[in-house]
Amino acid sequence: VEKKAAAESKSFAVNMFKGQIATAQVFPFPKALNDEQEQFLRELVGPVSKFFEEVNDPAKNDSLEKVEDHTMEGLKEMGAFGLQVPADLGGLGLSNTQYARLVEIVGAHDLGVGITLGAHQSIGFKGILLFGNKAQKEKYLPKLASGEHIAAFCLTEPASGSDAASIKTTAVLSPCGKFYTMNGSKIWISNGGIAEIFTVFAKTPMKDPKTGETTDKITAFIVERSFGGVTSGPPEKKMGIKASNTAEVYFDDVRVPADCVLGEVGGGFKVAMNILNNGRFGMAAALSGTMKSVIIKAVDHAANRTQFGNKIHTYGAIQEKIARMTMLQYVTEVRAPSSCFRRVDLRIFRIFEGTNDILRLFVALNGFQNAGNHLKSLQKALKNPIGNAGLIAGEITKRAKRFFFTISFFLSFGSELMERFDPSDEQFVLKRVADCAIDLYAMVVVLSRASRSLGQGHPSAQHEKMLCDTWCVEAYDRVVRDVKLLQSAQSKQLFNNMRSISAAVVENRGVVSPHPLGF
Ligand code: MYA
Repeated sequence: VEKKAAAESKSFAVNMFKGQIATAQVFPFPKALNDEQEQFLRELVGPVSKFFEEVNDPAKNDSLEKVEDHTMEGLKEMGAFGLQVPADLGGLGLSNTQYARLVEIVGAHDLGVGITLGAHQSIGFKGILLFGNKAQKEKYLPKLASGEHIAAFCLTEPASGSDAASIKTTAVLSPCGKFYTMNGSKIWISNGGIAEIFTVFAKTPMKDPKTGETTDKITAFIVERSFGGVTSGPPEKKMGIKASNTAEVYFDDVRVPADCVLGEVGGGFKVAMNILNNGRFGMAAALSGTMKSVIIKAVDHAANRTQFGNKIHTYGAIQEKIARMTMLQYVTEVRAPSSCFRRVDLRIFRIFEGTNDILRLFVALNGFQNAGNHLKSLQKALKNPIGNAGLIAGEITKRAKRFFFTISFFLSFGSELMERFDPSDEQFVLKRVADCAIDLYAMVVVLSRASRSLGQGHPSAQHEKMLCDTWCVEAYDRVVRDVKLLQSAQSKQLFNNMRSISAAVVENRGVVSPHPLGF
C-alpha cells in the first residue's frame, strides 16, 4: 500500500526524485488554514506572545536550570501542554500549521521552555495521539493536555542512538499474558526526570507462527512512573537549553500491563519513526522563531555600534551577514512544516530528533527508493527507443515542463549514481544528493512564497523577491557544484582522500601532522 501511495504521490519532493515536477502541492502557495482556524490562531498568538514577553524570564530559567514554577503554571492555564490534543479530550485541537505558528513564538523567546513543551507533546505523548486506542486516549490525554502529567519519549540508550533498531531494553510477556516485565535504561531523555508518562521502546521476543522461530522485535509501550521500578538520574549539565530537564531513565522489573502496548506488538520501530517524522517539524518551526529573534538582536547591535567612524551595518562584511541570516530565516520559516533540517549555530538542534547526517541519508535513500521503479522502467525504455516511443515521448514532454534544469539530475543520473560508485562511497554520494534535493525544494518553496507576495502586491514583495533571487542564485550554484563533482572522475579521488585522512586521524586519535614549529 505504501509503495502504491508513493507511486501516486503528489508530493513535490517525491516526484523530484523521479525527475518529474509535481507542482500541485507547492504552487500556488497553499492556504493552510480555513477561516475558523485562522481566527482561532489569531486569538492565541497575542496572549502567548504577551505571556513570553511579560511573564516568562528566560535568563532566570537558564540560571535556575529549570522552568520557573509560575511559568509552568501559566503555560498549563493557557493550554500549552495540549496544543494538538482534541478538544473533547481537554486540548486545543490545533492543526500542524497552527501548532507550528505558536511554537515559533516559544522558540523566539526561550528554547528551554520550548524543549520542555516539545519533548512532552511533539514526541512524548505523540504516540498516544497517533497510535493510541480509544481507551488509551481517554485515560491518558486529558491529564497530559492539562499539564498535570508530563510526558517523555524514551528511545535512545547508551549503545543505541542513530541506529534506533539496536535498542537493548527488553519487555517480556508474563505467562498469564497480562503484563510485560521491562528492564533496561535510556539516556539523554528530555523531561526524563520530571515525566510521569513515558513512551518507551523495548525489544519483545516474538514467535514467528510460520517457522516457530523466536526473534526480538521492537514494541512501543506507555509506561507510568507509578507502575514502580521507574527511576531517573540527576539532570544532565548542558551547554544550552539548560532550563529543560535531560536525564537517564531506568526500568527495573517494571510490570507494564499488556493493555499499555502502543500500536501493534512488534510494530514499535514504525511507531517510533512515525512519531519522529510527525514531531520533527516542530523543531524547525521553533528555530525559525529563534532565528527571527536573534536577527533582531544582531541588527540592533549592527545599527548602534560605530567603528572606523561609521555604524557597522554600513560595511559590506556585516551587510552580507545580515542578508544571509535573513535569507536563512525566510527559507526556514517557509519550509518549516516539512523540514527536518536545522542550520542554526546551536549545536544540539543539529543532533536530536535525528542527526542531520542521518536525516540526509534518509532523504536521499528514501527518494531513490520511491523513484526506483520509475527510473528502472525508463532506463529499460531508453534501451529500446522504438518499441517504447510512447513512454519516452511522455517523459520528454514532462521534462520540457521543468523549470530547473537541475531536476533532470535525478532523472538522468539518479539511479545510475549508486551503480557507478563503490558501496564504500555511498554516504559521500548520498549526502550530496540530499543537499541537492534540500536546495531544490527550498528554491521551490521560496519561489512559491515570494510569488504569492508579488501576486498580492504585498508591501514587502520586492524585498521578498530579492531574498528569493539571491537564495536561488546561490542554491543553484551549490547544486551545480555538487552535480559536477559527482559526475567527475575527481570525486572518486576526493572521497578516497577523505576516507584515508579520517582513518589516519582516528588511528592517531588526533591530528597526524606535527606542529609547524616541530615541537
Ligand atoms: S529522540 C531520539 C531521536 N532518534 C532518532 O531520530 C533515531 C534516528 N534513526 C532513525 O531514524 C532510523 O534508525 C533510521 C533507519 C532512519 C536510521 N519513517 O532498514 P531501515 C522504515 C517511516 O532503513 P534502519 C530525541 O532526540 C523503513 O521504510 N518509516 O532501518 C529527542 C523500513 O520499512 P520496511 C521508516 O537502517 C530530543 C523499516 O522502517 C522511517 O535500522 C528531544 C526499516 O528501515 C521513517 N523515518 O534505520 C526533542 N525510517 O521494513 C524535543 C525507516 O517496511 C522536541 N522506516 O521496508 C523539540 C521540539 C521543538 C520545540 C517545540 C516547542 C513547543
